[in-house]
Amino acid sequence: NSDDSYPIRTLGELGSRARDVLAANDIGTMVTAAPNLYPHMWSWDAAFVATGLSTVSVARALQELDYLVAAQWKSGMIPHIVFSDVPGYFPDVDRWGTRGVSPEGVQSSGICQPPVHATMLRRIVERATAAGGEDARLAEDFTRRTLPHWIDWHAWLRSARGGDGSGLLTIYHGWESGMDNSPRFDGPYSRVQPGDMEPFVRTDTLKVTDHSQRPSDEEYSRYLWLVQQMADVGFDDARLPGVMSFQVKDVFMSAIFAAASEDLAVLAEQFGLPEETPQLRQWAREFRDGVDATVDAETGLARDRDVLAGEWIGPPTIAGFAPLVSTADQALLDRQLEIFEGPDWTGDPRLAFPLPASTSTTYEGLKPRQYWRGPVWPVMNWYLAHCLRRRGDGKRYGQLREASLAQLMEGHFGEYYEPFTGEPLGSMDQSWTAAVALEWLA
Ligand code: 9YW
Repeated sequence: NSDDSYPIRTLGELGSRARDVLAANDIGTMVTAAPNLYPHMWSWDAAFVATGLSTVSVARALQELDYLVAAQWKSGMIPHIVFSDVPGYFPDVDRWGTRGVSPEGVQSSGICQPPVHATMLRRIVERATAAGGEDARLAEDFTRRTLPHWIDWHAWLRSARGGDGSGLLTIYHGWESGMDNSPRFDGPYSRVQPGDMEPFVRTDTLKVTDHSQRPSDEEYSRYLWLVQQMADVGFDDARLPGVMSFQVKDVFMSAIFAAASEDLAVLAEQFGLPEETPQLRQWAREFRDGVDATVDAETGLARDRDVLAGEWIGPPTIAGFAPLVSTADQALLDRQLEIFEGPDWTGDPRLAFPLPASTSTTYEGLKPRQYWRGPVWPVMNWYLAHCLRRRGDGKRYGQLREASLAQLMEGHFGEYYEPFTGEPLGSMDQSWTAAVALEWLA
């Protein structure tokens, strides 16, 4: 009786239900991002899913990362989607036009996503090392074997997307940020004028039947236009700056890159590539400084930059907390934490749970049910908490853990949640939501 299944009553049951979700979404080669809406592997989802899986099986966790690494392009880019053979998602590999550019036998998209992989690999390695035995051996072998690939990935990001000395990575599509329709991108998208385009039929709105929880058709036509602009130049990194009508310095992705470069340096030191660590640490510093330099003195939030318009981007979104991920400046950290816990964010008394929404809950453009325009994303809660714990802030980690577990007990493992009511939205049984539930419980 499904009515008996919700809400979940004990943390033990939450854990076993989360494991069931990952098992059900596992199609053998990959754990798909969600059972119905997203039947493929997404790059940053795979990293979070892997760390969740490692609480169950280190071997299965590493297999997930292995599958992603096998899709790495010759350039070093790790694509944002690795397609399974399950039909029904749009844009599919044909629409992407990546055949012949992606590696032989791999079906992938032609853009990237935030580089959380090294950070999650480090977490898995720590877990496996603590367990010892076979797990430790597997994690060590895997890391030694794949380190050059993760380093190539970071080298590609630095050279193809961040070689201008700004300490910030450029994205050519909002999808690359992982926060597709965040109001961060409204300005840049307003200047994207779709030209002649093959017609298309969306499939996401067939699955999330309340369309108001998804991006609009107008947003989608711009998303597809950018795909076409890239495909027209064969996804050639050198030509993208000359043709793309969307170019944003993504502050949150840059902070993730800084933190992950430091984590990669630790892994390189430990697993046989110490000569790589000075370069990796140099990138970590460069991007940490780049992120710090974007902070608006008035609001205290970090900002993206619209490259083509030459403007800072204003809306108060969760990306404004990029320094929580990467900064080494204690005063900046303190100020960010004060804002994070203040009335515009987790201290808003109207919230169902004290968790950060994807935009400030006092922002005039807040859309509490629409995707990256307001809902709370469980994966973000855990990632930010993980960054704080890494800094030694066990207290705040504990507070976010308590609020997150309380949120997840409703039991649907939603993709995102309405901030004031706690209603699960988007896709249910979302893999990375289940994965972070397992991390909170570990
Ligand atoms: C889409 C899979 C992906 C995430 C993104 C999220 C969403 C895909 O789902 O994008 O088609 O809208 O925005 O961050 O990786 O979970």
